[in-house]
Amino acid sequence: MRVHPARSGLSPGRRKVVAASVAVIALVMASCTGDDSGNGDGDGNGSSGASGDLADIAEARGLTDADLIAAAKTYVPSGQHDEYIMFASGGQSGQVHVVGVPSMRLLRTIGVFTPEPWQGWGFGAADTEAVLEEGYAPGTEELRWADTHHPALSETEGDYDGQFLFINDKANSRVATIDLRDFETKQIVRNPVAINDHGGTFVTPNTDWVIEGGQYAMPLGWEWASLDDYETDYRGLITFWKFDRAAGRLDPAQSFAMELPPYWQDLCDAGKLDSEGWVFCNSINTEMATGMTHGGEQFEAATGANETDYLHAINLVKAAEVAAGGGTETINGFEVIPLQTSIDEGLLYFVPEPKSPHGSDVTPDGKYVVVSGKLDTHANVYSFEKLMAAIEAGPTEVDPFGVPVIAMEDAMEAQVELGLGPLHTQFDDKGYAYTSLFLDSAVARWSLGGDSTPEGEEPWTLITKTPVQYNIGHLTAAEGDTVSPDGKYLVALNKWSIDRFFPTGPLLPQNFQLVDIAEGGTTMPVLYDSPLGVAEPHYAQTIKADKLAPWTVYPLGTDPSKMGGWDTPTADMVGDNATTDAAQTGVTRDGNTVTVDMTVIRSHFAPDLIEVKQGDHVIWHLTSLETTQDATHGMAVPGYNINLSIEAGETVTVEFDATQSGVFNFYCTEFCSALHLEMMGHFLVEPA
Ligand code: K7E
Ligand code: CUA
Repeated sequence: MRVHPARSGLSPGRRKVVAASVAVIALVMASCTGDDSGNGDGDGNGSSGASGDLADIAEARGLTDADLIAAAKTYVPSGQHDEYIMFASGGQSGQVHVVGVPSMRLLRTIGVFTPEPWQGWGFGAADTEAVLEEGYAPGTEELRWADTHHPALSETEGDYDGQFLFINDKANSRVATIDLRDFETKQIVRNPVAINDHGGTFVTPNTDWVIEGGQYAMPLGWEWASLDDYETDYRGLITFWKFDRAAGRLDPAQSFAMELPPYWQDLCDAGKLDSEGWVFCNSINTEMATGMTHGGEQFEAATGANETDYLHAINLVKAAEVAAGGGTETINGFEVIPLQTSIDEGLLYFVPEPKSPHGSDVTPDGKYVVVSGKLDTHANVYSFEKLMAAIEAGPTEVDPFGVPVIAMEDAMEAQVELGLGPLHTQFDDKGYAYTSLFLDSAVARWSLGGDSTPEGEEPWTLITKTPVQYNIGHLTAAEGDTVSPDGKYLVALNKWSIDRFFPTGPLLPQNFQLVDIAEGGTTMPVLYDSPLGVAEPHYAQTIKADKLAPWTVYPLGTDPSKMGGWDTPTADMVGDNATTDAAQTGVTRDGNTVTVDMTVIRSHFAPDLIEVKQGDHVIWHLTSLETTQDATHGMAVPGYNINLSIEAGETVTVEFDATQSGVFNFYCTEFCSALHLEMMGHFLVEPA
């Protein structure tokens, strides 16, 4: 593990460097703001006015030349927005984090699989409860956490389109759909065949399919089988969820899975351009180890025994045809292509890949697949063209399950020696690839070959490495897994932070490190450390901010669960029980059911008194009449575990039984106006 060199005090020599960089910053600031008046004297002597102050500050704080430049590159002045938005997995928090780049400011944490009180996600609001309940699994009374790994932005022609975001739950094999108009989760689907997943989510270039790759082998359909029957009864799986963009939802009825050998399928990526229509997943444990208590070695040793595992190449276009043509078996109501069918129809091919790989990443031109073995030191580059030619020529070998195996040398284009523990790869606009090195704690920059070699570089060559702290997992470059990466910024998502921050007890924050990749060659400095005190952010994707078009208020009366696809007319999104007219407000009783039609606007609830009898069933509709950006109200009912967020224009319903008698002062939880504290009402439950 590399330790950052200790910073030395400011020497007279370095003082000159600081003065020079002050001039650099003055220039940077003038060019950023377009303000060229009175921004220091610009002569580089740093001896007068604001420039002198900056030099003094730098000296007093012990900031180096590089520090000042890094600060100027990452500082986003008050009131200005970030150029990029990063969507990061929230790990076992079950959420998604939205972070501005380059400032690295956390903008929002989206409640996905896990309740989130600020957004009223999972505390009574009917639309949020319905989404969370969709994802409940058998044997789990309430499944309200997840192990999120890989967020995937929706794409059009291989480029992020800014409409939707998907993310998987490794722990319970689920996939969520988030709408980027309101940054809210619209859907959670649970895989009824697999019990866990990992290699998802990834989308095909037009988001026709959302890929949910597998992980640990299991009997399909949540069945029981003895580990003695591992090779016959345990299976791997990959699932393709059909995305219905017009509906804005995954469609389980049009989705299907493929049975795979009981290897541990890991990360996948969709082919693009030349390789569009194919999907590539790496695997580990082709040894089919079942653990030391089962007469073997520990998994960590047993799964590394083979020199190679199998890259899975899947012909998705053909598989979808086979599935649509009835070539499936139904398991728990879900269509699954049997392994033998995949073999017979030519849907699945294996290529050996060095030792227990982790990443599988398709280059921007779609011509190559980069696979890195964590126990191997290379980025292994497979050529799609060679792979197709080898398939055409007819593989001569099969794996123990009869899956055709292409010889590694027939598909391999290059092996680039990078260092220890290579995992994941991203790309930039110049023809460089960036691979995380877990054991080296570094980001490696290397050159692509083919038509993509960067100017002045040799193809398939390691160019430089930048140390990061510590033990990097994934990395995300700006649009770095699309057909047109932007370069500029890369964020290292580090697993350990050790001494980088104030120790918050034995449990330490994660560390996002911003890396400057704007210049090519050997220049690749770390600009900023950004701690994140919320679970392990496995993967993130970074999109140009101007590709996003979020709503700033909801069209009046919108029920977020009725938003559908992006072409849905706003009239169709109005909640069935939205109270958009003050004249409709009131409390009505029908037998034991009490319905409340309430409007919410600064600074009152109307009506503000609700009287019911203990045991009544309460259906409470709240509609915000606000049309002003950020005029959010909350609504908390103590004693009833109810907490809502009612954003401008939104309608929310909460339904419950008034089991507890008493006087409950419900109130607004957002400081919405000068008279916010007065924004309250009484919920009186008369004892039965
Ligand atoms: Cu942590 Cu992609 Cu789940 Cu690698 S994953 S590090
Ligand atoms: Cu509404 Cu405070």
